[in-house]
Amino acid sequence: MDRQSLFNQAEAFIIACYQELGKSKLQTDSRLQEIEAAIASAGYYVHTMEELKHGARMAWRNSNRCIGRLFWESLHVFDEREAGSAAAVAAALFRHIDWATNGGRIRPTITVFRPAIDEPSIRIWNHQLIRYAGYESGQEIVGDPASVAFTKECQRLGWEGAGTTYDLLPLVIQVGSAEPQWFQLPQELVVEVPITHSDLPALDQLGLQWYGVPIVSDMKLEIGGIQYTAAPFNGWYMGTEIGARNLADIERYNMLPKVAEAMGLDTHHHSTLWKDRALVELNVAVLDSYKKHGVTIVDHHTAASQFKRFEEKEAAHGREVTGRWSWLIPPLSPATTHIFHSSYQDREVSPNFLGQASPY
Ligand code: HEM
Ligand code: NRG
Repeated sequence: MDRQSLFNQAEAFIIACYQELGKSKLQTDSRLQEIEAAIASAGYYVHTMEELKHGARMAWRNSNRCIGRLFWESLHVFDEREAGSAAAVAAALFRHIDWATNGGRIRPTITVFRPAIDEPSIRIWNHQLIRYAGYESGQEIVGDPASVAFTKECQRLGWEGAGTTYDLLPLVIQVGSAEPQWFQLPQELVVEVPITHSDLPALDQLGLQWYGVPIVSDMKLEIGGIQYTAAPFNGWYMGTEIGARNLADIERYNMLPKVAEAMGLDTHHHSTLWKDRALVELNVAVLDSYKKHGVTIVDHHTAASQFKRFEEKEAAHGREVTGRWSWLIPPLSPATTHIFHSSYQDREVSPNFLGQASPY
């Protein structure tokens, strides 16, 4: 990026950020002068801790596909810009998992590593810090089909999984253009939840489970023109992500036929709505199981009302809520939420989380 456009983006961010933080015109102007001088001499500028923290929170607030944005001000920010080796990054990620999991009382958290500037940039190859492996064996896939390509990369780097349906993948971290390094996740850091249903003992027999904390690690965080290529973040799950997608999609764990069988449903005709009935009970089981295990989770009706409060709060602050309707509606009973009956502008506002090219 050329220096002028970096300064323009920095300026827009600093003005918005400092205004929200209640800073004076004098403070804003003197910071802008400092940034202008830094960009003129070095070609980049360095965020203060305060800017990084509020910038990351603004990025969550601007995440068009996220229904969980009511809590944007509570995001906990770890500054790990000093971490320079793959081992230091892995150690910071272990601390993130431990802090965010918090024994099941999940804390929304982000860890920010150094941005892509002149030093070698940092990439986490995992889609999420915690995820299950997927193995292709002939026609069959064991584990999570969404992980097949990444699992192959892990194996190429020398990692070997046990080959079960729910193998934890290792962290894969790359610094600069060096070959990435992998690190096994300590099992004791990972909370997992067996999925059971209080009225359907046959469902318990399916041996379903999921992990407690979704920590997205493949997006970049952009604040004021600075690109943080490694900035993994987490909140907690909305139940449908697991019960209506991860365990249900035909392209994922594809469990609806088995759940329907456990419920004794007639699966020969679409018109019995066996898929819909199985979906509802699977989602009840997911929510109940997380609750029983003391792991934070939110149902889609509660999440939608929280999003409504977010919309009201933003309006009160004179900010427009941007959103992508097709992602904001829950995949189960969407028309029971107000979101289905609303429309949103899908404009990209900065700071934000952005997709980036896969490193493999
Ligand atoms: C997407 C819920 C916290 C940023 C989503 C999605 C859901 C969701 C349901 C759609 C996912 C999908 O369909 O695959 C929640 C809940 C949270 C939470 C319940 C609880 C606190 C956060 C936090 C951040 C965040 C802390 C960032 C700091 C995003 C982003 C996406 C997203 C960037 C889009 C991901 C993508 O494009 O793949 N969220 N979220 N969310 N959320 Fe949140
Ligand atoms: N659907 C994905 C996770 C995407 C992000 N969801 C969240 N994010 N809840 C899945 O694993 O099902 N968050 O930061 O809490």
